Amino acid sequence: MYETIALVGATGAVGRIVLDQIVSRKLPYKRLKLLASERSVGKEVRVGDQTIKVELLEPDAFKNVDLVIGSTPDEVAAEFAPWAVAAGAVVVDESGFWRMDAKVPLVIPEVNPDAVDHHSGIIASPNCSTTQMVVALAPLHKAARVKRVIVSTYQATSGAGLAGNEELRDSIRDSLAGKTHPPKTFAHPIAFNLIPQIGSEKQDGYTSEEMKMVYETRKILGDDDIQVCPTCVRVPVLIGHSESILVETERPLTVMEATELFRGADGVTVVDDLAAKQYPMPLDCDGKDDVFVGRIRHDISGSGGIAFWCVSDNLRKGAATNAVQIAELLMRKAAAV
Ligand code: 11C
Repeated sequence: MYETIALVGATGAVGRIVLDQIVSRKLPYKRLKLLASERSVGKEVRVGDQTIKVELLEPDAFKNVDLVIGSTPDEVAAEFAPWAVAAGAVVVDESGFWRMDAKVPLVIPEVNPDAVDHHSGIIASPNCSTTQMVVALAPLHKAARVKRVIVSTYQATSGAGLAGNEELRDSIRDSLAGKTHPPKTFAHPIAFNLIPQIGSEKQDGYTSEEMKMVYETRKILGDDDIQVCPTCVRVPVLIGHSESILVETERPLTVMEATELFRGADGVTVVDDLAAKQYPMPLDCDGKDDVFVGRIRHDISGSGGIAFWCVSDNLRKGAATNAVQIAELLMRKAAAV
């Protein structure tokens, strides 16, 4: 049973939402510990009607902890996850560090829930841009087998954490005042601009963020033949990643069939009425847990594929919500034994 939960990284942009979700989804835990680096130790954090003091993230902190949700940078996850596993806990990790480890399932509960049964102590939650795309692709893959995906992303500044949003606000304010705002979190000014690089240069001219979309998609859908060509772009939006997706399937789908598959999928909401100017937009998806799909149409360039637009709150389904759903799934399975 998972009675004592620990959250590592409670004070970050995603950690705060994990806490909200733990409360609003009524996760059936008995004790909750908040762990963080020296800098945050002693801070008091409100969780529902409780106030919890942040404790130091160290190997001994995981004694008697059953389940850990980690919302930290890669290097922190690389260090703390083995401590937690050695203490007997199961870790649900949101960082990128463990995702492609063969012993670590990469899980989206609506897509591959049974993967959680085969873990060695660590379960990874995918990258935000991958998660929303795969939630949308999964029903098409099940019905008609996805062969190839061309995706361009429009990713919010909150993907880079609280500092990303602060930089967007400050740089817009300074720009409007006619002042320059030297970028810190991003490589270039983000106000009134688009930056076609997220992450570092990785391979063949693609970035680390783009290669996550390639490899994570294959791992989650369990199909190494899926070809993905991503372009990831940072845009001056606070919350909500958007994606323009063209998908080719082995058995060609009609627009009507694809729309019905989206409508029937868990976690997907279709908003698609171009004549009425109805389609998903980041401002409408902020604070919501679903993946929103619209602009569903056939590829007029002749691939036989389906083109669509996909938006989701990157801090929720892209991170906090997915991790809390994995924790819920583990708890449900443990209670059923
Ligand atoms: C971004 N997708 O928008 C990134 C943030 O692997 O979990 C999340 C990075 C990750 O900048």
